[in-house]
Amino acid sequence: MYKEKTSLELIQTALKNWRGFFIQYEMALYEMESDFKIIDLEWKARFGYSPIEHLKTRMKTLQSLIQKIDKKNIPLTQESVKKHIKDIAGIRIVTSFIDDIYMLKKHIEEREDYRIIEIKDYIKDPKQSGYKSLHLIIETQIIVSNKVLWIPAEIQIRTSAMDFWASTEHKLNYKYQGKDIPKEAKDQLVELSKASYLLDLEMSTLRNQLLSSE
Ligand code: 0O2
Repeated sequence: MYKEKTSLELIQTALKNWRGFFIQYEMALYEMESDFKIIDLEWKARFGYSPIEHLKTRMKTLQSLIQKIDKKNIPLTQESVKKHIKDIAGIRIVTSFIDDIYMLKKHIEEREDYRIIEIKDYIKDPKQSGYKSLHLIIETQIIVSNKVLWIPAEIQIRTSAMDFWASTEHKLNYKYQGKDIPKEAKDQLVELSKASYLLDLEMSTLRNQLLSSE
């Protein structure tokens, strides 16, 4: 038996009554933001250097969530949305160097208040568009009324060069929304992604040379 596909309007109406559900994700975002700000302060104090250049949190927009529920064709229940959609809460951390990304990954893996569910390494295996970033699908703890809840979230970690490419590509695609961006432009974006990765690699080489000569 086939499940009737829920219409976008029905999804929208249902989600409007889910305030209590979304609040848990907002709480998780506050926790994560403060965790990473503490890491930044601690590493600066201990080592004089922090891998975190800057960070930004975001709640998935209702429109993007509705599209994802529709695309995945999942039941419209809080349980199923929590199980199948892991990026309602998201934090993006921007670093200066590629090594910093993996240093942060290792740190997150070692923490007891984070559980890593999935690792998507789009640096080793970039997306067809040229997109590079490390995505960690995690669960993080929040304590509400003496209860410990594990809330799913996505952590995106990337260098400034990767971040510049991704935000510019996003803007270009946004401009073309509804239409397909021309193939030549897509190819050019892939080439630009490779060029910016070279910049990342050369910066890393330079940093390693300087560190080894200290
Ligand atoms: P939003 O709501 O705008 O932030 P899955 O979660 O596994 O079912 P999904 O969502 O496609 O599948 O996961 P993916 O591709 O690992 O991560 C999606 C997010 O990565 C996007 O958020 C972007 O932030 C980023 N991303 C992925 N591919 C590209 C790309 O080609 N260009 C740019 N600029 N960013 C990309 P959303 O989905 O837009 O959600």
